[in-house]
Amino acid sequence: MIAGRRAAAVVGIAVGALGLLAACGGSKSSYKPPSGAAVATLRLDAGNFFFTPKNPSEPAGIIEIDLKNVSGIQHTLAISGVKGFELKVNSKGSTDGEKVDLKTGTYTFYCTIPGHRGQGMQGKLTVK
Ligand SMILES: [Cu+2]
Repeated sequence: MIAGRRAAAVVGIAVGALGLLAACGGSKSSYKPPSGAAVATLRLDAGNFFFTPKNPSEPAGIIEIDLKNVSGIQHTLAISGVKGFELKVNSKGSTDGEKVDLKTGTYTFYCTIPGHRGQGMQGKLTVK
């Protein structure tokens, strides 16, 4: 005779998956672009050692910034005050683009390759 078993004392229910702190490390960039549509596109050329246009103006909101390399060496574009934003164009003709949400104000953008900013790879973006 088999007595009815009691599934009593189911104590250790593994409810709390402790420490499930999904460590999102290892992502390539800390920058999270805005998800909305861009209100304008800013196209910039990166050369030795300049950006064209140097002093662009754009409306406030989400702006798509497209960078094109018109020289033979690597250039980047970062924006002061916009953490993690960086475009990178490695060789002549290569392009990179990303969206950024900017409020009214003036923003300095520059190339992060050592020495380039000092040689002129810096510009001012006016957002209004
Ligand atoms: Cu550069």
